[in-house]
Amino acid sequence: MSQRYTITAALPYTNGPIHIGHLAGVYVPADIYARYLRMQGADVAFVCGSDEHGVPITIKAKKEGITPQDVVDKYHAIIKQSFLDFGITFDNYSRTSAPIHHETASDFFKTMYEKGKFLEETNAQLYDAEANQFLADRFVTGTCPKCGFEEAYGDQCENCGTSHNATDLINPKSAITGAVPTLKETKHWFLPLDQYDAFFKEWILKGHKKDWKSNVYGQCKSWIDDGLRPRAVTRDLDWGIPVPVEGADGKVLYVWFDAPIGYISATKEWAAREGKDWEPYWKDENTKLLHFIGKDNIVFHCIIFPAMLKGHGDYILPDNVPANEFLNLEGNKLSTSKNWAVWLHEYLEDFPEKQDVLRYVLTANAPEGKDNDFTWKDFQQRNNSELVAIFGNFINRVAVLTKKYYDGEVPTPSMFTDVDLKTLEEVRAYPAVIGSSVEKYRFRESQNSLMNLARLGNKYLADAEPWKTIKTDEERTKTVMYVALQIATALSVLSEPFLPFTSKKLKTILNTEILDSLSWNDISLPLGEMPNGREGLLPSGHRIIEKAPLLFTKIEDADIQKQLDKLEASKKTNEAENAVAEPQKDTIGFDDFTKIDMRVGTIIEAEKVPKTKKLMKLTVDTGIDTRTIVSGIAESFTAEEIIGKKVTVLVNLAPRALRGVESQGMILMTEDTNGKLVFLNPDTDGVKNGETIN
Ligand code: B3M
Ligand code: ZN
Repeated sequence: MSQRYTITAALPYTNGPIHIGHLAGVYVPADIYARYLRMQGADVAFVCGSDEHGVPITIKAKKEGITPQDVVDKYHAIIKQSFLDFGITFDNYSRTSAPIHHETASDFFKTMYEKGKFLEETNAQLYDAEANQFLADRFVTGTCPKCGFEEAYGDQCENCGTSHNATDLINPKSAITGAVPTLKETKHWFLPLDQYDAFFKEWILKGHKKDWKSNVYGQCKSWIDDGLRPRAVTRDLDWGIPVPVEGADGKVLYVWFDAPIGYISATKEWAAREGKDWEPYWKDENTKLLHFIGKDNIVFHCIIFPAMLKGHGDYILPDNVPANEFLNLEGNKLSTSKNWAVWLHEYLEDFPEKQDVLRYVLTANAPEGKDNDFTWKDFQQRNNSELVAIFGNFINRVAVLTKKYYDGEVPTPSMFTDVDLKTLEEVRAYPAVIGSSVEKYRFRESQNSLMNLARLGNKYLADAEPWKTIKTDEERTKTVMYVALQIATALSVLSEPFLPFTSKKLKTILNTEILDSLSWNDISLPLGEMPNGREGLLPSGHRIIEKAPLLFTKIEDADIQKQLDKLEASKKTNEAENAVAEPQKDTIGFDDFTKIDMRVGTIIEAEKVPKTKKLMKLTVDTGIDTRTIVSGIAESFTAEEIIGKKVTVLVNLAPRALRGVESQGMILMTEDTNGKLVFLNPDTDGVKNGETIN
């Protein structure tokens, strides 16, 4: 029997689309791992789904003036499609609003409840009297009692990762109204984590969990050492899964209680569809359960969910929780609310057919041991000088020369030299080299090894110079090209977990789809010992395709500039949205105001002042006279679009000369969020020129 794995990837909150931070931290490594295991012949259930409950969804709905259901429907569709287009091979992508999930989560709670695994307590919780609502989770922020971070949420501090009760926050503030919360009594069910103290000490600290990544183990140890305390697993909210016991009206399950059960529901849904039994994937001790997550989810996957699984009693516990650190973008923290992100669905629109480039760059820069930065320059550089210049170049040479010398037919080798034999032996070592890094969750290292195989191919060809020997030694050239074609074939197989689209394209170029497919470990076999008596990874006499497409293409400066401009624009919008209005100027008397003479006027002529960037010379009908006004608006408007425009004119401003033109007044303007000037113009046609403004 092959080893069974249940691989979960954090369920994304459905309050926005997927961005590169999610991909680098969770989905790309999880997908590499799942693809690798499948190629090894393992029995894999790789599950995920949308996390559709919880306060983030409610907040988003309030902000947009729509219902939480509208929010989750919109983003579930976008997220699901973008994962599919990006080649993330979930066996099932479910959602926590699915009936099967509501049922599974309800049953889970009921079982624990009936076994007496919760404490039922009525005590004071934070309450916003103005909003008429209890404040939990993201509805309340305050200072973290552990690390002093001032923006901690009611259930968790994203700075130090600890989970706490909302009442532990110092200086709490309602995120709904900004009010200081009051206290109000309410009943809730608590998971008594303190009762699991001995279990966690045994399982994590003394158990084999020392092989967990040091960031994960370290966080767990510090929480256990600090002493675990009971956590409420229900909430007074109207969005979520109703608490399935008597006397719990108006209460729902805490989102972090229901969401991880979503992994189980997703597995059930998949198994039902495939005609399989879901239970061994969650209940058989021999199954390896792995959770791929970002570092802010560690406490939930290493402490709270295991306590739930243990308390329920029927389930296995995670074998490993390979959590990653965070990815930044151009030096700043990624943020959904601030629109500081590269959104997956937009990337796929801007770079269709370039899924693998993003996968490659995110893995090359994966935030495995520490936070890391994504920059568009680095993206371009890695594409152009690694994927194009190394991998792509090697394959292109092999395809072009095979076509040119042998009309696309794999030649028959004659004598292998020591270099050939050594090269082939090196190739055979790659499945183990790459695989052992993958198994240690060192994806950067493993992908780098894959690139070393491409480098090996390039160097082999550069040293053997078939383009020279073709004129002097036909037999030698045949052997060299045969060896190069074997390396290309190895690349087509071993690149699959990392660069699945490339792998497929390369298999098409080599035309291996008509042959039996090779497994990961077949690449380690000596040429003479291939499965089904196949002679070599790519047998002599086999034909590759007629006209090979390029595997990778260069990314131009203009494409990168477009992305940088997009980020710059979103930074500006964001600054404008958060901009605080300038403070009011000193008070003036009514007499001062009456000194100002403003009139409605019409621009009748406009021309740019030569040799200036900003200045425009306007002829304005003020109703009193027709006069010249010089205005700094040339960057925002063309002359044509403003001729005939009604404007507000300050007419009694002392004249002054601007670039030699006398300006007799001022047109009143303001600025929009993008910094573009806007006229303060009377919007009724009925107002005639010369009308005073007061
Ligand atoms: N939705 C948190 C997040 O997106 C959460 C993960 C749930 S995994 C069960 O950061
Ligand atoms: Zn903290």
